[in-house]
Amino acid sequence: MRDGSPPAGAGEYRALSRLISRIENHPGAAASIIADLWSRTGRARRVGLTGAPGVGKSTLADQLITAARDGGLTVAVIAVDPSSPFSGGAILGDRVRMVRHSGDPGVYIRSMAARAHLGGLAAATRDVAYVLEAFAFDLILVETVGVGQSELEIMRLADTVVVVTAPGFGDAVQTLKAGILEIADVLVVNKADRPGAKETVMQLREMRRLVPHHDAWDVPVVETTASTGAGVADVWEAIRRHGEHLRTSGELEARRGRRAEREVLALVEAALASRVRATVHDRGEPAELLARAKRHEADPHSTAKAILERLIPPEGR
Ligand SMILES: Nc1nc2c(ncn2[C@@H]2O[C@H](COP(=O)(O)OP(=O)(O)OP(=O)(O)O)[C@@H](O)[C@H]2O)c(=O)[nH]1
Ligand SMILES: [Mg+2]
Repeated sequence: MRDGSPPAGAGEYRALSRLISRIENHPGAAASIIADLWSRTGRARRVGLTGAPGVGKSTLADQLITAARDGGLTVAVIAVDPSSPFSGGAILGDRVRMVRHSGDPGVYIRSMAARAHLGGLAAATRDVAYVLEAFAFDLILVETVGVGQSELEIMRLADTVVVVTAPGFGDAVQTLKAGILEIADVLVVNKADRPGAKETVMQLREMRRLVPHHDAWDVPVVETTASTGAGVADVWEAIRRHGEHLRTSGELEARRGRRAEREVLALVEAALASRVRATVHDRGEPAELLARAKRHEADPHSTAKAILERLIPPEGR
């Protein structure tokens, strides 16, 4: 299955889509789904694509799909739109941009919108990525608009993060502010056919010197015109080289370890938070303490400390 042959027939794709829908729509469904297919995960290459709306992420994704298919790899794309509560314009755009691959059985494209998930979009994306790994895709591309915290979370699911920018889409400093530059493994200046591309490349090279990569990797800055395909081979090569760097430096294992740790802690924290909420709103001492705080009879800090001590005895912490 790792030789570029389609990972699934149409029937298996239907099963795959059903599993993903269950994860999106039923909180709690993911736990058993992921446990069941866990032994088949862990072999895919995960690449994230992020950047401001309209910089050309989907157009580039479309070109990368072609590059991957030419290299004999199967590809799954998750297009995540954290901004839209409904399947809105951006996701439609993503679909349209990659439509030429829709007849290829070695390519699977799935959109996820904010409304999809009750337990958080980042959590859903994380679980969907595992499902796609289990269905033996060689490459998983995750596209998301790079603006907020949840997008950073989503990008941390990737082994290699490609940050896409374009001339006229805000300067490099804005990119830095969003905290995105720190997680970039490959920087792409798309729309190189537009004026200002060279300046953007120079700005990014300068930023890259000021914000060194955390893991002794010289972040390449690549110019592309995704709409024609110019420069895409260089992006593909940069992704390949970064993959090699990850493997030889031990950073791949380190990244995956950190990812596993974050996932476990996030799940524990979420479960704990919902238990705490259920308990303090129920009855007994924690509920009484909360009621006192609501009546302005106790301050929030002492109340929180007291509730915590009732819920988790000090020696258990
Ligand atoms: N001139 C020029 N236009 C491009 C290039 N790449 C993409 N575009 C156009 O830019 C527009 C946005 O492209 P998308 O690929 O949808 O951008 P995106 O970043 O995925 O957008 P969102 O998913 O909405 O955030 C489309 O009209 C593309 O045809 C390029 O290299 N040059
Ligand atoms: Mg897009």
